[in-house]
Amino acid sequence: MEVKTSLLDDMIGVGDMVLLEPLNEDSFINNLKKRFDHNEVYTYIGSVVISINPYRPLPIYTPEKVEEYRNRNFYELSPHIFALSDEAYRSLRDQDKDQCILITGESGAGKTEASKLVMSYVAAVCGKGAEVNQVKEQLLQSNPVLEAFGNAKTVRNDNSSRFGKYMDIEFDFKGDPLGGVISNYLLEKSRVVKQPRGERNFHIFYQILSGASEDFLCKCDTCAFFRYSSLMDHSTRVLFSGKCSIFQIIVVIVGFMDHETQSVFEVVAAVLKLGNIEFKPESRVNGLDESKIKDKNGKMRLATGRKLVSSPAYYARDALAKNLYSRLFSWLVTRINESIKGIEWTHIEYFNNAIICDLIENNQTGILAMLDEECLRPGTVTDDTFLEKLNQVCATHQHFESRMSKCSRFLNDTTLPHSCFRIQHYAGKVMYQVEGFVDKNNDLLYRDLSQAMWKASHSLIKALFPEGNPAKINLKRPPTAGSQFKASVATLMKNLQTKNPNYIRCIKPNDKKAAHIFNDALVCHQIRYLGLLENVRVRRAGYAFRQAYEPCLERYKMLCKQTWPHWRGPARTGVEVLFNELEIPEEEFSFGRSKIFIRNPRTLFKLEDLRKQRLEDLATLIEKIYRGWK
Ligand code: AOV
Repeated sequence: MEVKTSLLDDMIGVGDMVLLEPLNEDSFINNLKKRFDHNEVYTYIGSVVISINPYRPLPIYTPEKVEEYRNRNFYELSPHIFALSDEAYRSLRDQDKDQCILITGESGAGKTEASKLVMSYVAAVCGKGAEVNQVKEQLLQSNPVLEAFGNAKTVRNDNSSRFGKYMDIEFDFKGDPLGGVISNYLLEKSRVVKQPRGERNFHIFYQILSGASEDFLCKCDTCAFFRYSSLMDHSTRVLFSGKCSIFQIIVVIVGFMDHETQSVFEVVAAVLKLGNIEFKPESRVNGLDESKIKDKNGKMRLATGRKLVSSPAYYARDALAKNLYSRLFSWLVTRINESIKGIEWTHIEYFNNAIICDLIENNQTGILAMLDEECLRPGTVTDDTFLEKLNQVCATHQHFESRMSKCSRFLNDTTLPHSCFRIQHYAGKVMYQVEGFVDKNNDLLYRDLSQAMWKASHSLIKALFPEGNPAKINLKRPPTAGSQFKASVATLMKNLQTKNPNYIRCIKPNDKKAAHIFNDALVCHQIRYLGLLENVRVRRAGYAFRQAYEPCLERYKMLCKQTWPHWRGPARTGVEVLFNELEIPEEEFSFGRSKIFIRNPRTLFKLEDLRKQRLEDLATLIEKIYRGWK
């Protein structure tokens, strides 16, 4: 059978890659590009949505669009993130199936925006009423608060999320949202004290400096220059000048009292001021008595476990600033959760064992376990000793690359510096520079500092350091950054396994954060590591097309007299009758429990061609009737 493509497909490309002929990398990219050039930023691979960042506002998220996609079958309209949102929401509401939406892609590809679009769609189509509206508003408005404290400008994304975020929304049987819980995964707290060249600290620092009242600024004794946020510039104002300020959002939506909001900003101001501390004997920070944490040589007194050691004051100052800020962030998430929760939350178990996860997570030989072991080992532990250890244990692992070990396959690979190791991830190779690994993993806040914080006169600061209470002294070592991360990812994976997955694959069209530019090479790299071509091939090789009986019958019922215009009876029988009349060979399809599976895309093309023909015939008929009337 010859496969025909319509004129429209020639112009704007096919909406579902499953229907793309021929299928290869070039045709795949070309199809995406055609669509991108025609403002079609969404394309399907079956039920997977590919989303290309347009880097400009498109008029495709209006309330009219929401109405257009509402209660429609997935393949009925042109590809859109709303179609996926609608499908997920309806299976949740009507079939009582928990859903998760997995959004992947590199930094700046549009994941955060996609998650906001899904949420706003669901908010628009789910129940109404004062109570529901309040829940919806709180869920939506938690985003700007989290973004203010957890996002920053990076070279790859002006509004990059520097923490992992997972939001769980619970709906009742009617499909009305009852509330939600946000889990946050390790904030990149090193950014508080140091930002890579061309990048900035978390938005909130600039927002406070540019947007807080004169009164507040005077009270906090803020000055023009802060070491921790020295890149203050005017573009920060853009982020801050929304409809209402972050201050109002926190008070109105998250439900903080005025004095609590004030406290939050005071802590942020305290972090900024910490960065300016030069350790002159008389300096004090917000109720923190510096003499308590400093020895006579100007070095911090540090208690690690049972030992009392000294370390440069600046190191301890930065550790304190990072801890203060990240604890404030976690506290905010907890408070937001309190405000959006109406119900008790339960988590369910699961696990994941891919080879690459093993290299990183294995309890004995995994990279994180070895890092932990190094951090706990007495004696001189450095980043180099950690790398040596890695080289001994991982040298033969097929995904691990390093030049240090004698048996290394990479001894002559000059692209791999001696101080680095490389991991072949699913998404491609990533080089890790070991400098700072031990420090960051240790994540130690010395006990004296916790105690000084607990003694502070500022009640929020005191509450953020409960372990500083001498009555609750705990000699147990706090969990390392690596083990905290491992544990939180494990919990997330357990949770996701219990839900029906929906996938959005985000693609970044260029590195300039610019509209209208489609860089073929960059897109090609992403479709390779996202495995998109394989995705299409798998669908074609097995059953190219799978669809629930009802939408399938709905789409093709016009091709059969017995099913058109109405089929009375089970949808599955209707599809059987339809396929029978169209004489589709039996080996070409299979009837599943709730879905029809079609093996060869050509069968699908045939159905689509027949449908198109039938629609054209109908259009001609209507025109004739119309002319006859005239
Ligand atoms: P990310 O979530 O994938 O990066 P974002 O969702 O923050 O990326 O997108 C980056 C920027 O691209 C946004 O700030 C918008 O300016 C623009 N953008 C993304 N999606 C759209 C869209 N659908 N329409 C218009 N503009 C868009 V990171 O959080 O760095 O991994 O950590």
